[in-house]
Amino acid sequence: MKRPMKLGLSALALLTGTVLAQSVLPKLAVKPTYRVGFAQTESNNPWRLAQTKSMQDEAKKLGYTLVYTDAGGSTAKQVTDVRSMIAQKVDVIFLSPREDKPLAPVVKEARNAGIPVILLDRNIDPTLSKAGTDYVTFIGSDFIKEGQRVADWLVKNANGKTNIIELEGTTGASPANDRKKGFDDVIAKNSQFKILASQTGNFARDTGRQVAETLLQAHPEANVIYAHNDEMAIGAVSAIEAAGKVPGKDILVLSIDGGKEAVKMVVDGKINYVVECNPRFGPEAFKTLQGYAKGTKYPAKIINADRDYTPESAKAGLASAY
Ligand code: GYE
Repeated sequence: MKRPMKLGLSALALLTGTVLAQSVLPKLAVKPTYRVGFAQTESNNPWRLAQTKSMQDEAKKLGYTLVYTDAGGSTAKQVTDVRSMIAQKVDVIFLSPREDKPLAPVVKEARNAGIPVILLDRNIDPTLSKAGTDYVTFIGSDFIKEGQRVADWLVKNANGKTNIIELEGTTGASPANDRKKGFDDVIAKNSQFKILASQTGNFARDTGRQVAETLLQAHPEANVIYAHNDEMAIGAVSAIEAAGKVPGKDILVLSIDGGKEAVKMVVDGKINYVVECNPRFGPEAFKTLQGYAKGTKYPAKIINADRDYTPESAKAGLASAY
C-alpha cells in the first residue's frame, strides 16, 4: 500500500507560494510624499466632520495627497470606494469601516494588492480580519470602556432613576456593539437598574428622536436615556420635550462623543453626562503611516485618550470641544 506523500513545510510553501506571500502585510516604502486613501463612512454629524477635517489638515501639513471618499451611510458604497482606491493604487488606505463584517473582504483585497490598510475609529470583527496580518493596526477609542464609564456614572448619580431606554448606534458597527456591551454588563451587575428597551437609532439625530418618541410612549416609566452618540441624545432631548417632560431632570440623558452642541447641553442641564470619543485622528494616523514605513511594529490597537463632561466640568471643557 502506498503511503500518501507528506509535504514538508518548505515544499508546501513552494507549492502555495503566492498564497503565503500574500498573507503578510505589504511593506511601505519611505518616501517624501504619499497618496493616501481615506474611506469615510458618512458625514452627517459633527464627529465625522471633525474627523475628516483632522485627516485633511494633517495631509495638507505634510504635503500628502488625500484621496477622500464618503460612503454616505452606505456599507455597499464603502466597499466600492475601497475597491476604487485599490484600482488607483494609493500607497495606504485609512478605513473607518461602517460595519464590522462586510468590509473584511476588501481589507484583504487591499492587502493582496500590496496596499497596507490602517483602520480608523471603527474596527472589523476580529474573527474575520487580523491586525498585523490583514491590516496594520486599529486606531481609535476603547468603546467598551466608554459604555462602562457611562454606566459607572449612572450607578453613582442615578438618585433613584433606574428605568433605562438605550438608543443603539448603527447595527453591526463596532462602537455600537461595544458601547452596548460595556454599558449593559455594568448595569447587569446592579440589579436595581432595568433596561426597558434597547433599539437602534443609527447614530442619527432624527432617527434617534423618532425611536425615543416611540419608546417613551411604550414605556412611560422610563427615566434614563442612554444614547450611543450625541446626535441620538440630542434627538432624545427633543423627544422628551415633545412628551412634556424635562430632559436632564425628569429623564436623565447620557451620551458618548463630546461634540460642542452636546457639551453645551450638559452646561444647560439638558444632558447629564457625556463621555468623549476623540475624533481628531490626523496626527496619530499619519505618524503611524510614517512609522510603519520605517519598520515600526504596532500593537493590534492604538487607543485614543477620551475625556468626559460632567455638570461640574462641562463649562471648562466647552471651549476645546469639537
Ligand atoms: O460616536 C458617531 C459616529 O465610529 C466612533 O460614529 C464613531 C461613531 C461616533 O458617527 O458619532
